[in-house]
Amino acid sequence: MKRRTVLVAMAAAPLGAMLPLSAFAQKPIVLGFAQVGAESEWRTANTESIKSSAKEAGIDLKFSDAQQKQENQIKAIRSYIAQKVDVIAFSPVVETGWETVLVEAKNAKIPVVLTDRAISSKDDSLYVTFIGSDFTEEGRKAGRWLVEKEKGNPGPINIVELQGTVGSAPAIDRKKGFEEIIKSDPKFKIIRSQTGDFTRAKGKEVMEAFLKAEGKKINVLYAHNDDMAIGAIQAIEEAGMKPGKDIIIISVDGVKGAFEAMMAGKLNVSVECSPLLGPQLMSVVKDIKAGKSVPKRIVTQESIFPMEVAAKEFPNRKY
Ligand code: GYE
Repeated sequence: MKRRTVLVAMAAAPLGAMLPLSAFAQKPIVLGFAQVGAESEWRTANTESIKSSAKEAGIDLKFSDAQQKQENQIKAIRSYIAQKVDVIAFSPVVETGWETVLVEAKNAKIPVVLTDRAISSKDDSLYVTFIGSDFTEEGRKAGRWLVEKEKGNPGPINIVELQGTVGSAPAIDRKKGFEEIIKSDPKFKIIRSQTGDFTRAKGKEVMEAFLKAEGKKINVLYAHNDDMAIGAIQAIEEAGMKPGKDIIIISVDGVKGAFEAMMAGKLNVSVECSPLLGPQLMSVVKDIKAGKSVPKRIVTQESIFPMEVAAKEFPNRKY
């Protein structure tokens, strides 16, 4: 009889009375992030945003840099699967070739979030959501700016294009959006188009080749990111021409380096692409772990900055 009473009392006691305190300190969520690389000012700001917001959100971040190589990203994702992280996020360097590793993550029941760049796959069950910009719209913004700028100019207007990394979502879509707009007027002609891999060094090198081949025929440079435009500016100056005047320059990202170039009159316009995706990513990761549903697509809000507003906007820029 006595024994029975004791048992009842124990069952009625709050759970906490029987468990060590440490069982209540919640384990932090572990997030494995496979970054593209460190190819541009944009990427540096993106990495910094992810690291600082993980810290702020109390998320345990495992971070790797793939040096712009898909095979390195795949290796990193596999190692996150092996470590049984809670969530995997990555910015796919190119659009294709992800099915195998993403099926492995799915089989391991590890949710995957795409940030910044998309993949092209028919199976959208391979990832929970994609957080990032609308690159096609960025290309259209660049095109609309040029159409407006050259209104009344009968042309021809010869354009050279510095593409981003071959096969990457931003390179494919920024090209597509831009062409969609300029094709409405045959005076616009893309006379050369080549990849500069999103880096300053390559941007400069390819622009040198463009200048050698086409010289003064070039009226406009459309660069898929600011870093390549900044590299190209150097090449144009070294060729004795004035960037921003002899050659109109349009680029994408809106990083500080681009604002400096605009304030110096050497870059005409930069279409904004925000790298500050960290806070959104962390909140999505928490929602996924809490079993909440998240939208399949989260689009970043962005603007466009012509050189005329650069000095006024510069102090507000965060990257
Ligand atoms: O525009 C470029 C970077 O994927 C949006 O990658 C990103 C692009 C960005 O290297 O500067």
